[in-house]
Amino acid sequence: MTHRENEGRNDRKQEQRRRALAEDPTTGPLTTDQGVTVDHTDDSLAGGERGPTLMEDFHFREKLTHFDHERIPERVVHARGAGAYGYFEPYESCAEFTRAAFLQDPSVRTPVFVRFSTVQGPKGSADTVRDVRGFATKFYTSEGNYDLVGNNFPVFFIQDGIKFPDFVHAVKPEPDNDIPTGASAHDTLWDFVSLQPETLHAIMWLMSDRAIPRSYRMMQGFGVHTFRFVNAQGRGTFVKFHWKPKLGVHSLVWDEAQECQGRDPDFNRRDLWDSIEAGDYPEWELGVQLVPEEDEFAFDFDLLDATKIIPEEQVPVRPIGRMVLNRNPDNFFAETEQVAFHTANVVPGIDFTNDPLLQARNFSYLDTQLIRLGGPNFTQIPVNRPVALVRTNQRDGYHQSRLHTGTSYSPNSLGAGCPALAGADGHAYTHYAERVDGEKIRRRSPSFQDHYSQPALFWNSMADWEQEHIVQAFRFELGKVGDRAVRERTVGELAHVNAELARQVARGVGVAEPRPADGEQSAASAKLTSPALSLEALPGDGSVRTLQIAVLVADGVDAEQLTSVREGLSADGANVEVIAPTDGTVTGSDGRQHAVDRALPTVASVLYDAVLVPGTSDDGPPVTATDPDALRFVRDTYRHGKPVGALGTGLGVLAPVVPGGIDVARSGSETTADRGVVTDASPGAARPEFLREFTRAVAAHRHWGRPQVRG
Ligand code: HDE
Repeated sequence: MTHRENEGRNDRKQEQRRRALAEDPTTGPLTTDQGVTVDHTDDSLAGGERGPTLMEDFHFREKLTHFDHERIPERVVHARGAGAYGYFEPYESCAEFTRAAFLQDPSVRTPVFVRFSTVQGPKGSADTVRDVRGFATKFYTSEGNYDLVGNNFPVFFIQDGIKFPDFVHAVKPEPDNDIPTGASAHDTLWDFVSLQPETLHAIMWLMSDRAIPRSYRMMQGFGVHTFRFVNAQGRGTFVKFHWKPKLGVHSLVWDEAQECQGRDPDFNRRDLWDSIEAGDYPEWELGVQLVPEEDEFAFDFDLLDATKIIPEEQVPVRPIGRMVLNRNPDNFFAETEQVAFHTANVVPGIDFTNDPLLQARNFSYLDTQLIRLGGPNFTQIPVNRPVALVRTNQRDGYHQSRLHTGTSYSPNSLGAGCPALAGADGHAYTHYAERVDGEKIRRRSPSFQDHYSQPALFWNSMADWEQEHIVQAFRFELGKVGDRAVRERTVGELAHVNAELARQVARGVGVAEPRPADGEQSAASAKLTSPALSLEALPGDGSVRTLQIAVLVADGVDAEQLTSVREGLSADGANVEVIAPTDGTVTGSDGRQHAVDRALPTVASVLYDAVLVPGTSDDGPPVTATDPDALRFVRDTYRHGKPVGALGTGLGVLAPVVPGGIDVARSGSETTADRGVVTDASPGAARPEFLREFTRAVAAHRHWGRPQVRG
């Protein structure tokens, strides 16, 4: 969203507020909580000009008391988040597998609320930390609320929920000084990892670029556990849920992610909000991997083990519907903060499996809402309220707002037997009739013991540049670990995943390279691959819609070039921002004033997806070529693998930053595109070839394998 659009949005918001006020029957003077009108709220009632505040000032006491109680406990994990409303619609009936009402009819739209989050950091931490992202969806279905409380990784760090407090204590800041905020690069996490090899698969994802998403709109979501669909005949089918973003899966690079934390700590939240405000509604496809009950043991891992994926090449993801987010909340606290997800919120046709992580979650989420939202009536808060009718015998409790009448027990005759129990018409929730028998034991199933094959599968499936980023991430994280034994033990564990990975990490963090005798990857796991895991397999729809393009200009800019790139790129749906050394306007080569969206000192390249530098109309270099901020902007964009475009004399800006070895057109006769550097030296309006090549480069997001930046 550009500066101007932003201003437009503010006007729209003000208009909305005006309308809301006009329609609000409570419009009128300020009152107390009791509705008593107040005419003065700036001074407390005092005994004389400079006298003490009087206890009888009930307005003062009420105002302060309410303020003192404004905070509720933040979520123990996933404290920082952003939410939005939207809808889900299935592509076709899924009746063959599930009787869930919201998955039957393509003409039925089910309202949803989605909350995205980081996990480790507190509510006020930065967005772009290296972390898992939560992706929790509440479907307000006609049969009650269904919550799909997932993450953007398909696997979790532990297999049994009883380890969750241990894991979270390890990843949270160190207990003595509460450092670091929002980061996993510290001793206690890696101590835990090095001693608990079941963490390794999720750790590989955490060290990959998946842990620093470019946007919530550009991340996958996963239900993680194997759930169970149940159809009207009572037949069960194992199911894994996948959300795939229409825009593809795209990530930041680490250097960028870190700079974003300072430049815009709300980078991901703002992106979600702005795109919805601008009408660019984010969209995901819901897909399922279905496994018939009889194939439960057909895999070389256990379907109940949440540290394992089912490779998509083995069981394809079948698209079953789409979700669109099209409305921002009105009040962050009331909606995004108070929304209460619970894995046990299921509807008929969706059931659990015996995954021990899932079973623990089914206990934990209700428990946490009781303390967080202050009692058992949080389901009456608007964002949590089902659209389905609620008739229970639950009564009273803190924050009860329903006026129950009649009896509150079952069976009853005095209340005409209401609420009646559902008959056998197939509408009631019935638990899947799974046979259960066994001795009480406290022991992990032997089928959960292989902790190395799937981390190896993940590593093997990465492109070269993804592997490079994983090594760098391990070097950064372990490099922050003070305890040498922890570094060594972790590298020793990595040797079971991949010897080369372990060697490179060992070299980076200054510990001995593991010897084959210390344990190595098995020959079988060395061969495993799943191409679907690489980001290269998830490019999206190839459009530049909503991508942020910075056009760097100064006085004297070639007006035709500026106008043609702005119009050409905007027509494709990109958000183009004109950036100049100072805000206001620049004087173009046509002598006219051209609007500037932002001043260079207020922005940075990390906030954009690409940069384009038009030239001036004379032969000299554009003014930007002598501006150190502009040069830095272009250099950082290049260094982070993002598209760089230059037109006419704008090419002068590339010389000091783009190393030799990249093809940059020097004559006016051609458009050149090489690893995302797109140039055309001709003056005047940008040619269609240039716009086509530049748009293609922007749609690809990143361009790896560029020569290193000089200087
Ligand atoms: Fe959560 N998790 N979790 N988790 N989780 C919470 O619930 C918990 C797990 C996830 O936007 C808490 O309301 C246990 C896996 C998301 O409001 C808490 C275990 C996955 C959110 C909790 C897990 C998740 C939470 C904290 C291991 C991905 C944010 C506040 C047994 C499939 C939801 C709250 C939102 C939040 C417990 C593991 C996803 C304490 C005990 C696996 C997206 O109840």
